[in-house]
Amino acid sequence: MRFLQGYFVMLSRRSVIMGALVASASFPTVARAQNPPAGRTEGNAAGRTILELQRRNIQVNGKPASVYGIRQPDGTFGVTTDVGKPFRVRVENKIDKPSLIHWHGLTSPWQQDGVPGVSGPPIPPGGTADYDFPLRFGGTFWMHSHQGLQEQLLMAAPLIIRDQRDRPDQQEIVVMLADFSFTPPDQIFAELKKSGSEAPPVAQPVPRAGPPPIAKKASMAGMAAPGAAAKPDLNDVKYDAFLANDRALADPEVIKVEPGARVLMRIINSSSMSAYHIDLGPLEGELTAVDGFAVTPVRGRNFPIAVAQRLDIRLAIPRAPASHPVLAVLEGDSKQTGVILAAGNAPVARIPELAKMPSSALTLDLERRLRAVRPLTPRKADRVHTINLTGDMAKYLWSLNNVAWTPNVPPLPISNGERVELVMVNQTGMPHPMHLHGHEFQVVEIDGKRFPGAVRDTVLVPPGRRVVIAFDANNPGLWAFHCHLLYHLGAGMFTPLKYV
Ligand SMILES: [Cu+2]
Repeated sequence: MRFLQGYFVMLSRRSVIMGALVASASFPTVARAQNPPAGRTEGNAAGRTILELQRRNIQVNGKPASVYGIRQPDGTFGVTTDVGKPFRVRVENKIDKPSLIHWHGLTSPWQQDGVPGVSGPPIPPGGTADYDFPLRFGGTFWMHSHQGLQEQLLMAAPLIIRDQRDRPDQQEIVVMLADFSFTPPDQIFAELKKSGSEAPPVAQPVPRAGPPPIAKKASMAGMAAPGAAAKPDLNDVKYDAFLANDRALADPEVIKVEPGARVLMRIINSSSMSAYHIDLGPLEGELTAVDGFAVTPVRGRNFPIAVAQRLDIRLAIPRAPASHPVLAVLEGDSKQTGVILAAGNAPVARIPELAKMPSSALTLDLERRLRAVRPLTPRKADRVHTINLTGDMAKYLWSLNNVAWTPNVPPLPISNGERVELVMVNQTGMPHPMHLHGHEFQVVEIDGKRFPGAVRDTVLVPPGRRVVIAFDANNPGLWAFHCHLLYHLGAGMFTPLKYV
């Protein structure tokens, strides 16, 4: 834990500097009153949605678990709002630790982005922070703590922005996926660093010792693609449960739907470390958006979702009464979670927590096929940064261009008005879901092939792959760019981008 503590000591030193910047900026977001008395906060909460950061108890496999949550005073998780309205929120920190919430996928002013030590200081226990910025676009987003390892304890919630795509004749169902362990997150991290990984430092066709096995068919499929690396190293953390809306499949959420109804599934992968294949069973779905942004619809029964990504999937519920499981199968494994859609008076069958077959590792097969409904204007890049995804598996050190981030690492420079491309080359044996803050980007190249791919905020870069994203630098400030696997982020797989 020494390394982790050192990391946060440096973070908090940086907070002091960044805090001074925040104070002088036009959006002074974090109330600087330390531990204000109950009932008294800086400014006026009128017209703001209150979000409380709370401790709460859930049951996992029949055992009580103390986790975090982000809820409104009436118990609503997260926020549902409309495009065009301002995002006016007050966050009240009611836990006994500092915290700060990131609005994942939104393009707020940088001081309101919620990354401790980059956007501003964390909110102390008992403190509050106010947010107010316009919502430029709608879609399925989410919010989560960017402080320490709080995300592993479910400090996350949906952030849904309705827009013209939402139809009154359609039932919306939000599914938050999470990985859960009874082991405290700092202990998980310490054990990862102690034991390292069994995998080789670079992607090689070396059989991996121990579970989970990867389906032979899947790795063959992976091998068939040009330049493909062999079996990736997956699922380093052995979780106790996988949750959909806080519940495992032993006691899943059963959601009533009308026979013949149209349903929009908003699936949010809020897991710290786990990617899934969404399995619709016999139902065919229509994927209409990724990370909130519309794509040319793709029909299918199985869709991959990496950590931090979202899928909007439309379903037409058959007229005959039946129950329809919507499952998420862990990649490279057979563990699964999910919810049950119950249409009419049909019995709800118990779904086993293991799928019949282990699934494959996630690939970029779908990513390659995705096409943004509103792509970026074609334009030559003014600036290109090549970012090698690097790591030392044995020591569980993760880095960008072989540098594990500290506040002394200079940010990557970009300038207002530029078209920027980030070339990500994964030199490790693990897949990394890479997330850019404050800007939506477009996937424009995979392994040397240009194409006008999806607009989104998180893209998977599997082992040995090269993925290029493009974005318009139109939101000046200091922004985080990082791997969204929580313990990779904690180890330093992170860099800021700074407008210069
Ligand atoms: Cu990573």
